[in-house]
Amino acid sequence: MWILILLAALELCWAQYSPNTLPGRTSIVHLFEWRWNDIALECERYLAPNGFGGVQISPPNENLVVTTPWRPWWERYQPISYQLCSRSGNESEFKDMVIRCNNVGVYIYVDAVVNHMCGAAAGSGHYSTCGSYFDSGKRDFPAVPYSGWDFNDGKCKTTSGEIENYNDLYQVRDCRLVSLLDLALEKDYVRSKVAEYMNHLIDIGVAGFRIDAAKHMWPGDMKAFLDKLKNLSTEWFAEGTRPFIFQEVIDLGGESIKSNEYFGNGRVTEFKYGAKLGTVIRKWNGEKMAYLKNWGEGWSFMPSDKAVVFVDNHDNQRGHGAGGASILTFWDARLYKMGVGFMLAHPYGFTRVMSSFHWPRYFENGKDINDWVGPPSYEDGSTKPVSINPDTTCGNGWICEHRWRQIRNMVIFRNVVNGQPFTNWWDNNSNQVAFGRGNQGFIVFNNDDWNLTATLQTGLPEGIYCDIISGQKEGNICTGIKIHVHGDGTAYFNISNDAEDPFVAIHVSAKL
Ligand code: QV4
Ligand code: CA
Repeated sequence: MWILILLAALELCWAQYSPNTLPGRTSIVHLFEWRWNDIALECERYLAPNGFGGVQISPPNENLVVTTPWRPWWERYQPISYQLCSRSGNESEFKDMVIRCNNVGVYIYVDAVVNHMCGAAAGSGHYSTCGSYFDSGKRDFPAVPYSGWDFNDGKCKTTSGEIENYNDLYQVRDCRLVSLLDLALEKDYVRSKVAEYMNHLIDIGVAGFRIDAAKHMWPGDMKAFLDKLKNLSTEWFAEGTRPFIFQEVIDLGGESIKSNEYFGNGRVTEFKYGAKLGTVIRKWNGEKMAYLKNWGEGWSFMPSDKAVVFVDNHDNQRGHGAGGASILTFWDARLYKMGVGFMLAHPYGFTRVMSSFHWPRYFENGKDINDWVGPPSYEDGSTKPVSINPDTTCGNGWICEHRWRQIRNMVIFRNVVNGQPFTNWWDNNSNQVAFGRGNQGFIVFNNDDWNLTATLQTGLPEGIYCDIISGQKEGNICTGIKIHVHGDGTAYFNISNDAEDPFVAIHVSAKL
């Protein structure tokens, strides 16, 4: 019995569910469309010193070059080969990034696009990021190589060859997602090519993978290529460490494919999380923050130890994928900071912070007609570097939410309270709520239209604490609001509904 429990615990610690981040580093950040050179610099100058555990990067492999519209971000989801060259950089820049980030304990998680290649109508030629030849009509990708035998054209049963009905799981897995040529992952040859690509990345030193479009692959086919993966490089990771796997499955309920079919392979993205949290913080559909008391499995989310959670992602921040209008993004900065603050304070799931670029959002009939616009770039289509302003924010069109004081400080909060239980919940039966994490941290939100004044049990040791939302502890001074926790653990909070950020967070590392 005890042996079994021990084995189960070891499995959880070491298998594909563990993010492999350094102890005490509990979040990763998605540096969407960043160049490898900029990520290397960011690991060294910002992410490591601020306790970020890793970076999800955009797909590093060769992709179709799309010019109508002009270099959309989504061209990177149309693979041409598994060579490492893209708008983010070439293979030597990629290796340099992995080595430099690993050396400061910030690990790299690759977005692996392996369900499909480019769109059926992409054409033929060398319009690809390394210049490799392809012919989508002939299903010819000589740089892998893949040919007609390696696609699901014969297996898909719809007349269009496209996924037409998401309630038919055969279509969803064997037909084309928005015309993307669907790989025959039942074939050992295809599985081997995918595994070869991923093993090349493991050899370079990456720590894991986001598996794109996992819903569109059979869990058993995925298991077959995942079983071919090597353990992580012993240059940085303990002997026998498995790559972290998290699978992009959008399950909001109501479709035939469920997240839990994928638990055997690794973690899964919990899309209900951002959709529901956005609804609550926007106070839509009669939702209020008081209902967050049983947030997590209590909201019919997947088990916490299987979930990767986020407030928004690169798709749903611009109306792609799932979640709809409730999703909070940097466009609604005040609510967004509350949402990210709540996520990072709450123990549920493994957390991913989004870091975006600006685009000229423009709604026509409720749809953003500029949802395709790619990263900040020069006339020739090359991606602009991330510049850093004197006040530590980013320039050149990069938003860098992960550098916003409130978000960065909450990433640190999560590290400080790691492993502590969810405690001392309080609410006013409306949109004022508070909770603690054992005796390490406490957070209070006021999302009502009136002031919050309350004396609350924080669970923290007596002392003067510095609020890490309005400011932070710098040396022995606090640049923000000070909170006095009394000997009995209680503290008085006063949060105006007009405050720039109507929430307060304190933790033991920001005690004066
Ligand atoms: C269009 C039509 C097709 C038509 C075709 C003809 O939609 O019906 O047959 O033209 O040429 C782009 C275009 C899309 C175009 C397609 C093929 O937007 O209009 O088809 O290319 O040329 C991203 C974008 C997609 C983009 C795709 C490939 O979001 O718009 O398609 O990249 O460039 C579901 C899935 C989920 C998915 C989510 C968006 O279950 O897995 O939709 N999310 C992931 C990624 C996402 C990516 C893909 C999957 C595909 O997070 O970024 O799609 O790799 O919910
Ligand atoms: Ca498929």
